[in-house]
Amino acid sequence: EGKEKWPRGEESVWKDGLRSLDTGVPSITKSIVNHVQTSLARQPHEIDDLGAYQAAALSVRDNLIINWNETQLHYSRTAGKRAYYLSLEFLMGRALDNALLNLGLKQEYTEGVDKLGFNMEDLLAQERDAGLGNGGLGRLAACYLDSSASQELPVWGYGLRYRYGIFQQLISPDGQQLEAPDPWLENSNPWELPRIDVSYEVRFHGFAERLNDGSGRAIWEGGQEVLAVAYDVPIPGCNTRNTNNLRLWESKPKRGFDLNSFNAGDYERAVESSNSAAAITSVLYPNDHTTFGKELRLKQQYFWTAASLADIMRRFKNLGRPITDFPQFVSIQLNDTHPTLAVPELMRLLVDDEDVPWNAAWNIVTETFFFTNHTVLPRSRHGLYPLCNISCPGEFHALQRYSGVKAVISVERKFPGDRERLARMSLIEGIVMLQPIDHDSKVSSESVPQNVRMAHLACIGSRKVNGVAELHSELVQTTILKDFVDFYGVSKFGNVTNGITPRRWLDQCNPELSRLITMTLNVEKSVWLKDLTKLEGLLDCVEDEDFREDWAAVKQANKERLAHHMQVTLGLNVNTKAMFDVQIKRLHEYKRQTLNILGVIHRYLTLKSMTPEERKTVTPRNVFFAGKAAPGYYIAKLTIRLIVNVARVVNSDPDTKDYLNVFFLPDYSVTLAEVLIPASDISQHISTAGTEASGTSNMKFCLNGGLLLGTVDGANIEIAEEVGPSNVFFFGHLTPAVEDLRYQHIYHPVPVEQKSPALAKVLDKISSGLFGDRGVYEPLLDTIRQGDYYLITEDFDSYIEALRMVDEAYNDRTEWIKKSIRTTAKMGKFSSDRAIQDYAQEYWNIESTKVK
Ligand code: NBG
Repeated sequence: EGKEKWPRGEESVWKDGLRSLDTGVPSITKSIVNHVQTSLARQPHEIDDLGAYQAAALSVRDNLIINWNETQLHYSRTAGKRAYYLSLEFLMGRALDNALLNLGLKQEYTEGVDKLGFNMEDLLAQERDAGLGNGGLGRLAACYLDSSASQELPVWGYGLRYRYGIFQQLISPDGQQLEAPDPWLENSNPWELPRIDVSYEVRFHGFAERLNDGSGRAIWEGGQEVLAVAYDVPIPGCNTRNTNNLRLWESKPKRGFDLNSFNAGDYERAVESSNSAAAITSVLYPNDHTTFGKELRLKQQYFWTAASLADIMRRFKNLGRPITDFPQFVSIQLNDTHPTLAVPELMRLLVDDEDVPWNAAWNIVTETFFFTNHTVLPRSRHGLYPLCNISCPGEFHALQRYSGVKAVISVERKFPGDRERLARMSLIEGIVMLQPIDHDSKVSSESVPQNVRMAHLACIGSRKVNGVAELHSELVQTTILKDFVDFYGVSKFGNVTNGITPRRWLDQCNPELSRLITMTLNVEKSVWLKDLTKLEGLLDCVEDEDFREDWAAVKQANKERLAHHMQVTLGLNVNTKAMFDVQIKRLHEYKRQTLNILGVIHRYLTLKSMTPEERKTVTPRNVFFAGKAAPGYYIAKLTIRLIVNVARVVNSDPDTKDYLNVFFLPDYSVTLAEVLIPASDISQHISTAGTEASGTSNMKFCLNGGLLLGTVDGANIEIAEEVGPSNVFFFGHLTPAVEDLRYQHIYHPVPVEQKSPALAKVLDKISSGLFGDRGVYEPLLDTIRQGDYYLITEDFDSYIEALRMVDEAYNDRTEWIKKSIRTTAKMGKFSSDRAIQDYAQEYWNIESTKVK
């Protein structure tokens, strides 16, 4: 590395003013007080918890920024290959505690704020969650950012800066979910840096005109231009200076507003276009798994991919390399089908702006992108978009040309005359394109609605395609992308089993367990946090009774912490001597919260049929639910209503309330998960086999010593492989049986009473009005009585048996604690550090590079 040139003035004066973590660090208290006085412009005597949180956050942020700057400089100087993670969701949660722990400054800051008269826990509680995601997919992206920084990998995230994150969930007294907006930026957000110097113009609509110079280039003009402005969120790594970047785009009008209309008194018209520009990043779509056919959503996708690619292209060009080197310096991961428009957009940039010939451009594209599929559910996987709604003709102009000509020709060549295959593989649903078309011919025929199959486009535009757990990746290859496996060969398809960051999901959410583990393994905390397989060392202590008691005491304390939280926030009394049984995730029929609540009702009816003496032999159980339903998902909302009303009846029944309690905690979030997960004895992951791509909360519970009750699905299978079959509770039909069973339910239905008398009784009790609202639940019950797509009838009896086995196992306290320790000990595989290294080595071909 050569000596840096100082652009202006005297070098020594500049250097004197620059701070680094090694030299001239102002004391923590000084830095906080300084922020109170200057950044916040407040007086020490009137500062409250919120102000103190803000000042502490700004002070921590100073450290992050210094590291961030050094990291970016380091990456530029080393000029190596970088990877970019494009995700429409990043479910980050809170940042302060995470930053303190990753920087190793928690202790110092806790003491510092204490000297200033504040309590760290209270300050942490002031922070609003960054809820820029719906569920597993968004949280996975957040875990991968943490791991990339911790593994010192040059990875940036690109997403959108939604003004409103995932809605706040309220539950009405009769159990209905209500949605309120989440204005998370209201108190200003100390964790982002607005980059007014980094912005791009993104065009919508308009027209594309082909140049007559034989180059195939087109000029795209007219329409609406919107400004994409960057906001950077520093992502600290654990025990390293490497601090990566999450760049979020905000949409802004290119020109303020139309002054002429304004002067003519037409205010509405004057602000119209500026409002429509700002609307693009105003809200996160609150649907998990589905959101298609919405024009604004498509606009979000194009806005985001266009701005991100422009930024990536600019950075690449700074290297001064020929454009054909692009894939040697850039890998781009497409997180599900949401960023698929990046494929035609990169084509457009290469062909129209960089003058690269078509075939060469396509080679660059297919060397650059990688695509992860996150679901095989039939109604969610494609991300269909009606062609008529496409907002960006330049894009689909390109897309049509490619799909129409190149893809069809090559499929035809390989499978001559196989029209059905062509139809199945087509990028545009509803038409078979046998005739190569050029850009002038219309793809659409007027009668058939035509949709773009985003998953197919992402697949053909990518170098590799992966699923998120072994079973899921297998299903991707044998079902939804089978034709593409036939076409490309299997080597294009792979698996990267999901992971979770042990920083947030153990060290941060369960500090007592973290301390016990560090003491027991007798290494620095960061050693096992960055090599999670080290947890296996705990196996040596399973037979040590003192250790087991310490282990159990931590679990008990976490149960009490949850009970305290519920007392304070909801006014509920929770029996901490009971077993804690938790199911927390998005409400969805395939995840079968319904099965769980039906099981609860079965337990309730069984308790009611016992004598008081018999009941005394029963293990008391608390069943916790939390999760949001998509606002338009009627059946999922009805499930919430049933849970809340079952809770109301069961918890107030004097016969049963000492043995069974049910809780629905409103407004599930990352922060709530951090309190719930460490308190769980058992957690439920009970999707119909073959429907849950991976699941990641299963890993979080197990990492915190909670046992798993689940179906043979997603990552449950790999968890069981690691911890051994005797430490998990499995039930239900297996994936290969599911299709036939569904077929039977449709064509040879058998009444519920015959399949499962126990379930029939439960359904009848609900119908009879035992939980109030007689008649209200019929549409939910009908999904089981008719069709039963998610096979509740088929799995109910084995589910009840599995619950009984859980009770039995729990009663052997010593054995249970051993199972708990063994489970945690074998979670090494599920660190997102392992997953991100898989991507880095097998997919992106990037290397770790440490900031000194
Ligand atoms: C979800 C799957 C989960 C998986 C996460 C992360 C979507 C589309 N899919 O099983 O349902 O754990 O992705 O991969 O949100």
